[in-house]
This record gives sequence, C-alpha cells and structure tokens, in this order.
Amino acid sequence: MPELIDLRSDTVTRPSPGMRKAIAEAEVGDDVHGDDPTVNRLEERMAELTGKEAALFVPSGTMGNEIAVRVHIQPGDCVIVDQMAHIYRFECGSAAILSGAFMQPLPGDGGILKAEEVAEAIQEETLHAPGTRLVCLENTHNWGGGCICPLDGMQEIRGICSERGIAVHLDGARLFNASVEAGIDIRTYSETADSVMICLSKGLGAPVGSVLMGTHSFIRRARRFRKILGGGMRQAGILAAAGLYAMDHNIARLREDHENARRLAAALDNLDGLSVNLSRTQTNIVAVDVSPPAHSAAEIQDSLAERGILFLPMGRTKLRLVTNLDVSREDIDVAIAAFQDFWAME
Ligand code: TLP
Repeated sequence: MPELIDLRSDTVTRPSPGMRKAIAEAEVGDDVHGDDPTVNRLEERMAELTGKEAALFVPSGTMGNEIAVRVHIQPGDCVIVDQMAHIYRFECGSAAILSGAFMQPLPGDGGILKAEEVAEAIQEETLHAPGTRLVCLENTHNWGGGCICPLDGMQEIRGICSERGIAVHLDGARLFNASVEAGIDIRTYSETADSVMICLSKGLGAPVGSVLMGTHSFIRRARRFRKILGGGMRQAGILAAAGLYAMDHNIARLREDHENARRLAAALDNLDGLSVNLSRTQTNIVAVDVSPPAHSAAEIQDSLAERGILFLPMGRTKLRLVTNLDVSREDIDVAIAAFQDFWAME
C-alpha cells in the first residue's frame, strides 16, 4: 500500500512536533471556573483579532455555530441560511433540535447569499408567521468549493439586518483562508456579523477547537449553553495551546494550500468527464463535478483510494478534495499522477 495522501478534509491533520511541545508545556487550570490561563489567553486573542468584546473556546465548530443559533433566537423563530450552509445541511438538524429554529433556506449563488434575496425573505412575526431573527453566513463556503464571500455582499446583508433588528452569525470555520487569500483582515469580515465562529482545527492544523465571539452578554449566555451541552472542558489549556501555536505558525502558509488546490483543480479539470469551476477554486477546497458516462463519483473514490489518494464524495455527482497542512506540493503531483494513471487505464 503506498503512503496515503489524505485530502478528505483539512480536519485530518496531525499536530506537528512544535505544536505537541506547546501542548506539553501549556499552563492549565479548570476552565469551567475560568481558571485556565491558556484558554483565557486564546479567548482574549480571538476577541481582539475579531474586534468583538468576548470569546468562548468550544470543542467544535458545530457546537460554536449551534450555541450561536441558540443564543440569538427563541424556538419557532425563523433563521435565514443558504441552502447548502453547513449549519443547515451538515449539523444533523441541530438548529431544529436544540433551538427550535425554523430554518428558511435560500438558493443563494453557489453558497453565497444574495442581499436582495435576504431582504425579500425577511418576514415580520404575525399571528400566523414566524418572524426572522437571524441570518447565517458562511465564509469560506464549504459546499461552494471553498469560495470566498465578497465583503460588499456581506456588508449589504449586515446593513439590511441591522435596519430590521435581525442578528447575523458568521460561520467562519475557514475565515482565515478567506482572509489570507482576499487580503481582508479578520476584523473587517467580523464587522459584518454580531457573532463569529472560527475553527482552529481546520486549515490551521490544531487537533481540536473552535472559538465563538460576540458581545459580553452574548458570550455569557453562550457559556451557559456550552455547559448545558456538556461542552464545559476542564484543563482545556492543552488544546488552547495548540490553537495559539497554530495562530503563530500556520496562518500565512494557508496560501500554499490554496496554490496546491489550484494546481490540483487545473489538472483534474483537464480529465474527460471531470470538471472544476476554476474561478471558484479560491482557497483549499477542490469541488469536482463528475459527469457520466465516464465514472461514478463512488467508483473514482474507491479506485483512487486503492492508489493511496483519499477524498470524499459530495453527493452522487461531485467529489471534494481538500488541501491541508499535511499535504505537500509533491503529494499533489503524486495525486494528479494517480488520477491520470486511472484515466489512462480506460
Ligand atoms: N466541516 C467538515 C464536515 O462536517 C463536512 C469538513 O470536513 O469540512 N462550518 C463549516 C463551514 C465546516 O466546514 C465545518 C466542518 C463546521 C462548521 C463544523 O466544524 P466541526 O467539524 O469542528 O464541528
């Protein structure tokens, strides 16, 4: 079996020796009592970076998003999302289960919500209809192939929502990727939302952890919901230390992942029966359309796995390959050669 090249997600990375050293040396305390100095440092740094008043370290992006929904709305309130949003599609329906959210998915444009669509969809609460309380944005957009939401569109949505007293939450699982690629700082993106969730365990390579930011009162309530969900961690400084190390070492290098993704995308787009929207391949996700009659997505996935190249299907007719910290430029060339080899066997 050749050595595996794992493109299933950017969540698959393993902590580097430097990160493991930071973990080993972390100062810790009981974070449920607010006593963990490393967690406190991470939360302060993330609040500062996003320009928000406060932050909360959570075990996962899903928990960060779902706590945000729970704090922003009351059961039965309407939440506007794009129809392929992670919060809507890939969090097991938690917004309905945990918050009683009435989700209103909009078509968007490949994952990006359009301001006019949002303005049209907002509804006032009446005797019969639920009222819109929250709009959720996602940047970069996972299902949209890692595409970056244009800042002006986000600002426009924020403006519409502010006028109508509606909160905005930003799922920034990969906001660092957007920031590095677009040259727009995290604070500017964060100004377009009341709350922001950012993952440290995706492109940044930390093993665990995401951070939720908002006002002091928002984070106070979020802390309570984290406890309700069983997400109150104790000596979590060992995890926060990995996050701090990741922020010190792994942000600027995200560009390498983006270049690798573009290289891979261009090569796969050249193969018969595969196509990639190259203009949308802006960060570290390559979303590949598989058109019949060549091969099914599942067949390609299985055959490439036999050659040591791992990735996941995205529905029945798409593949998703995610470049990451543990995949080098040479690995990308090996992956490209494996695809070409499989195609040549036709
Ligand atoms: N996404 C995972 C899978 O769940 C699909 C991945 O491999 O990409 N927001 C966005 C935009 C995400 O892509 C993810 C994870 C999350 C939130 C949730 O983060 P975790 O996995 O930490 O709960």
